[in-house]
Amino acid sequence: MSNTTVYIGLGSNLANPVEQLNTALQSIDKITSTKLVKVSSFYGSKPLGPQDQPDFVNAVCQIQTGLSAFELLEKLQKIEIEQGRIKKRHWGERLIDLDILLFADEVIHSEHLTIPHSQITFRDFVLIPLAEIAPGLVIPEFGNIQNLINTLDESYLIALSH
Ligand code: ROI
Repeated sequence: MSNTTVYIGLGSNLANPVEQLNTALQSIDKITSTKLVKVSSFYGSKPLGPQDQPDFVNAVCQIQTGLSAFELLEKLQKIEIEQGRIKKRHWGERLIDLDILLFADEVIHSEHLTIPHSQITFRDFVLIPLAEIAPGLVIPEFGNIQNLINTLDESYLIALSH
């Protein structure tokens, strides 16, 4: 089994977001050929997008997997659907959102999958938890994570307990 280090971003702002993230983490650990290695703190974050929605809870986890990026995407989408992926509107509230941020140092630009995740560079709720569990990370196409954090305008993240 090849073992690839992968980072996944988690976000929720409905129906007890902390519980939604914990449930998703348990499901991720159960994916075939996959092991949950690290989980960042959970962070409360102001919504990016329409402001008339609840604050989000965001986190990042690191896994080791023998799956390909596309196989993993399928498994994550299945977890989102099983957990109840309700997407009410564009950039609106959601029960659980799971994004592959990085897949080793692979660069993928396909119709259904962009890795590194296209929004990675300017989202505090991705960069800060990611740096917490992977300090010094170099992101393909974007460079050192600390430099990216230094270019963020401002950040309103609040670390929560799990
Ligand atoms: N805003 C925050 N703070 N966290 C998210 O995970 C998140 N996800 C989204 C949109 C609606 C764009 N805004 C978000 O998909």
